[in-house]
Amino acid sequence: MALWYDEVYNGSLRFGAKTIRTLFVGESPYQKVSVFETEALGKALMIDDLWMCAEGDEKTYHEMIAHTAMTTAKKSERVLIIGGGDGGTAREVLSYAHVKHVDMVEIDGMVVEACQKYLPEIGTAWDDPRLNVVIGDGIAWVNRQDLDPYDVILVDGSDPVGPAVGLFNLDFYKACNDRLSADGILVTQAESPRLFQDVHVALIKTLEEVFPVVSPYYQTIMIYAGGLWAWVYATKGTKHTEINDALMTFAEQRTEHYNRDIHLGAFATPNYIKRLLKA
Ligand code: SPD
Repeated sequence: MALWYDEVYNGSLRFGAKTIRTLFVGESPYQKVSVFETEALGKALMIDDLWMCAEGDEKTYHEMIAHTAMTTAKKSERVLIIGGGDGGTAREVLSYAHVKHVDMVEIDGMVVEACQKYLPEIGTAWDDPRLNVVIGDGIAWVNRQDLDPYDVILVDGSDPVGPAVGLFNLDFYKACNDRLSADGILVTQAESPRLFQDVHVALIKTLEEVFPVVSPYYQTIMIYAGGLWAWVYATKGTKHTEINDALMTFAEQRTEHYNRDIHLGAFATPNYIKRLLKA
């Protein structure tokens, strides 16, 4: 009999996949970690029964979180990834030869171990010598005063339950701002603009208290609740339209989903969000 696994929204909507087999289920000190092989989308990761990524559409998610910053940053030699335990975001960042160092700070070692073992097709850069994987608290990391500045910070956390709650608050983003270089860019995943509208709008408004340029952007991720997903691009001045042509050309040669038109179009904000942002 087929086993379906669902992310259940508010007891009233289900976002599910039919699975062929269960590859891993574990309880870490932080959360439940599960890896399944699904019939339609290949292998997939759930944390606390919420979908994190699936082979069938992870490239869209990871390309969208990484390349909007990487193609517009004046400099992107030092990159910090908070979360990102499946390795997909690090893979995209490290595709650029000019990147010198990436710190990836993931709170849950079980996520990294399970993904290295069962989802090696997603995290293809684990052995890159430029990647420093730290199993630790990203909030504590950005509050360190002894770090060289980062040119790009990517917050690839999970949904705001459990250990990821602190990745949605003002103090965290103030600390990120302090860790960024003068032209630094921060991108964070920003939930569903429909189903987690309060969280999404509150996150934008929180970032507006810290950064002069704050621009939400959107793209469809099949496995995520509501389909349409959001990220926020926040900078000390750089605008998302300031695309470096050489970097975009480089990115477009290897990306599956992301390109210049998608980059520019993704920043169109739905009216229902525009109205809430003005309120
Ligand atoms: N429910 C989806 C939340 C997405 C957060 N990040 C996913 C991790 C993929 N690297």
